[in-house]
Amino acid sequence: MAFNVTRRRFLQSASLAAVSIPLSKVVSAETSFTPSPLEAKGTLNEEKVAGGICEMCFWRCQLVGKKRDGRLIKLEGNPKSIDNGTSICARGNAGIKLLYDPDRLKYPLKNVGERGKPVWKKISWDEALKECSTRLKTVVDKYGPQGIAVFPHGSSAKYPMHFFERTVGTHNVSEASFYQCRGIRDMAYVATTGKPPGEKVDMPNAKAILLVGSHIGENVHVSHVKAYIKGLQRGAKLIVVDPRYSAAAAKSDIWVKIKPGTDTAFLLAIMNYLVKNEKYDVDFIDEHGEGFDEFKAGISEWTLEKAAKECELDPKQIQEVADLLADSAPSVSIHPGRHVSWYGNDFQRQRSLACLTGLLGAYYSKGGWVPGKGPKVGGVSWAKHDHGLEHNLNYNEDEEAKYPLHPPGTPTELIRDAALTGKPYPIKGCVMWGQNPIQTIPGPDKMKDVLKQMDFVMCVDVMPTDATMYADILLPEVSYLERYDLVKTGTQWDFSEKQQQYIAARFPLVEPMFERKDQIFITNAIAEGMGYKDAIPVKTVEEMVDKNLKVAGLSLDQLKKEDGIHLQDGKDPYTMPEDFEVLFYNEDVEDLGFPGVPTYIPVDQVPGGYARLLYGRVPVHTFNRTQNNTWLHQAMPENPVWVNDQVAAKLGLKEGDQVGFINSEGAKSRTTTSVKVTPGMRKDCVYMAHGYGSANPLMTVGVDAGVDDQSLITKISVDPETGAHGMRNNFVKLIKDGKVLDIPA
Ligand SMILES: Nc1nc2c(c(=O)[nH]1)N[C@H]1C(S)=C(S)[C@@H](COP(=O)(O)OP(=O)(O)OC[C@H]3O[C@@H](n4cnc5c(=O)[nH]c(N)nc54)[C@H](O)[C@@H]3O)O[C@H]1N2
Ligand SMILES: Nc1nc2c(c(=O)[nH]1)N[C@H]1C(S)=C(S)[C@@H](COP(=O)(O)OP(=O)(O)OC[C@H]3O[C@@H](n4cnc5c(=O)[nH]c(N)nc54)[C@H](O)[C@@H]3O)O[C@H]1N2
Ligand code: SF4
Ligand SMILES: [Mo]
Repeated sequence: MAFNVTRRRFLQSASLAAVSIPLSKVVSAETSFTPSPLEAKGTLNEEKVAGGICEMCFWRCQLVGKKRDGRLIKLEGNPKSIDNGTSICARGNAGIKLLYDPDRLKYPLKNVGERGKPVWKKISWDEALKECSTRLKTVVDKYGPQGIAVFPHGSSAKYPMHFFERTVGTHNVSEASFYQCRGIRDMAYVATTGKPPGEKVDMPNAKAILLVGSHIGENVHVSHVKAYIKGLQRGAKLIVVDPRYSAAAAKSDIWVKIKPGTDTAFLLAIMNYLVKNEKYDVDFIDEHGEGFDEFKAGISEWTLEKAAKECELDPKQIQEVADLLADSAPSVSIHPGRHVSWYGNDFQRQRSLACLTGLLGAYYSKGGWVPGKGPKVGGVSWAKHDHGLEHNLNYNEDEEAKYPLHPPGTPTELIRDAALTGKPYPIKGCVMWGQNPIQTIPGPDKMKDVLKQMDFVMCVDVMPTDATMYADILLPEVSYLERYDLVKTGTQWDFSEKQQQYIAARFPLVEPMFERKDQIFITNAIAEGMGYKDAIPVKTVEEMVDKNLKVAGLSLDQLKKEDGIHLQDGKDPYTMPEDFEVLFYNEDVEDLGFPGVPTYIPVDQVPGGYARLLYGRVPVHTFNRTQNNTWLHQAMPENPVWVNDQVAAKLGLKEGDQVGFINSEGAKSRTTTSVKVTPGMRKDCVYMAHGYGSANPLMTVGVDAGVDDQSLITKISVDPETGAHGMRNNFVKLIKDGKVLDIPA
């Protein structure tokens, strides 16, 4: 595989950027559509409506809704779905509580107070849109398009993001999904196999499953959990590498209680052992491996003993894992991970996972990694323009990148530093759309300073959050249950029986309430006000979806007839493309100044008296976005901090004690949470669920509940290859009854 690291090539080869279809090639929409494709009226004025797509998280399970007198009373999985089927998770169920949340944004609001201490005044859409377009245009006129920064996330944020990026022409776009989540993973696999991996590992057919961090069960994506459980039911051995006794560790055959930040050393030792003992797939390497000799030499120092010392493990356990993997090969599901923004040394760990998969011959194998892409559909959006690299913060005059292996967009830290220093140019306009950068990005105080120095901040959200407090204009969007927008494609989760693909479109299940509007209405009005009327690609969201479906020979009308989901025959996932290669050594990566063979880079050690702060998911919440949801709040109102039982005993802490935190840089938590005393946690770290402790009093349920992990993540690490964040190099002490407790060594 040619691995050419120019920006443009990357975007193409990685197929990370949305597909853009020339407008001339797509047929225009004929009609506008109404929701409710399945009309099965019962006695109580009840009806069932199909075609919903969940967005309580980003897995996007397909839904049906039950309505009574026009009100949605229950959500279920769409029986036609070959993805989630009839199942949805607790958060999916609780979507109704988001829909009807009395705290939801209802009208356009103008902040007549300060940023951070807002005083809201209800204004008309006309006034709100005029103010957004005039003030954003003023920023562009004064500072150039690069003076605007965009923090987008979610299905409705693509269209406005493309407007600012492609039409207005700013590079300063930073998506949470890339720079705080999976961007590193995608780029590391691109550098190894030529494509981002997705999460389609054939767990139902695996003989062994290896999870490094990925805490499936607490991290809930319905079809993924089903695949995992089916694999375990059929006898797959489970290896879980996690410093904490996670839900996955509790199901494991081997729990590797690793020292945080040392996973790459662990993986290198496994690979070195497999190579030295000729327990790897020689045929696969001969046919599909590149740079194997350099790789072999590069990792040869990593004996089991050396890694065991570094990772604080028993060398016998590392060998046991390696042998189990080798004995199960090639039916080994090595999960590529998803949130991999851990320590700022993460590209190398992700490269290691990709190489280990190759060493075991577990690409395109039954039970191994398989391609999970669905059929091709359109990606109608604003037309692409080449805006050059002149104002791209990541590139110098010679078009050399600081973070050459970056995912699409600009590394968040470069945007924030430019905004705060005004160098190389000021950034004075900000658009937040479906992202809460204050609780999502490390260094929340830095983010607040970035927002405070702006000339204008607009925010489009569904709820009041910590981020909305910093907006000048706050616009209410219709939720995923009230709008069209998304075409989701994929394959079935279990390939055991047959191979099928699906195309699902999001239909609204209910009419929008209050004055909420969708992304096309809002973006187009702002575009028109800024003078870009002629560039507008579609007039309505229905038109956009219809055009995207046309590429697959479908239409909204047709999908409505098919209950929101079109099924078709799929491809054999086990046929490996002839030109498939695994780059064990990547010369291009080395030419860019990084290790070409996966390499372990140690992270900062825990200073005396502190514990490393780790975080993760709970099954009943999604980040901060569900904090105000009454059902989910009742299920888990705060995020208890996991403390090792021996450490707790020495500190005199009991289960349920309320504690606060202070980190090694002096940042204190605003709120407290309870202690969970457990042997299932290493002594040198503590753990809490991410996404609690919101500060916005307009969130009447979620405000001040639990502790915001991000408020304690102030030391910022950046992955040198990709520019994405690492978040687990922060160290905390506990505070009880006003007394700071030193963590014993
Ligand atoms: N319920 C629920 N499910 C979700 C989400 C949600 O918000 N709620 N969000 C979704 C999204 S967008 C994502 S990206 C995924 C994220 O879910 P994952 O990709 O699984 O996230 P991780 O950060 O890998 O997992 C956290 C785990 O890593 C462990 N860990 C911490 N440090 C280390 C270390 O140094 N080494 C190792 N081996 N493990 C370590 C923690 O103890 C914890 O068990 O979840 C998805 N699913
Ligand atoms: N400390 C720490 N930081 C993390 C993580 C972590 O585990 N720990 N996880 C990282 C990961 S994996 C991810 S993916 C990111 C997620 O980061 P974000 O995407 O920022 O997280 P959310 O809280 O899900 O959503 C942000 C906002 O979207 C709003 N929203 C919900 N639905 C809609 C909608 O339909 N339209 C609009 N306009 N807005 C909507 C919510 O109300 C919320 O304010 O966070 C990352 N940051
Ligand atoms: S996993 Fe749960 S929250 Fe995520 S899309 Fe599916 S049902 Fe919704
Ligand atoms: Mo994520």
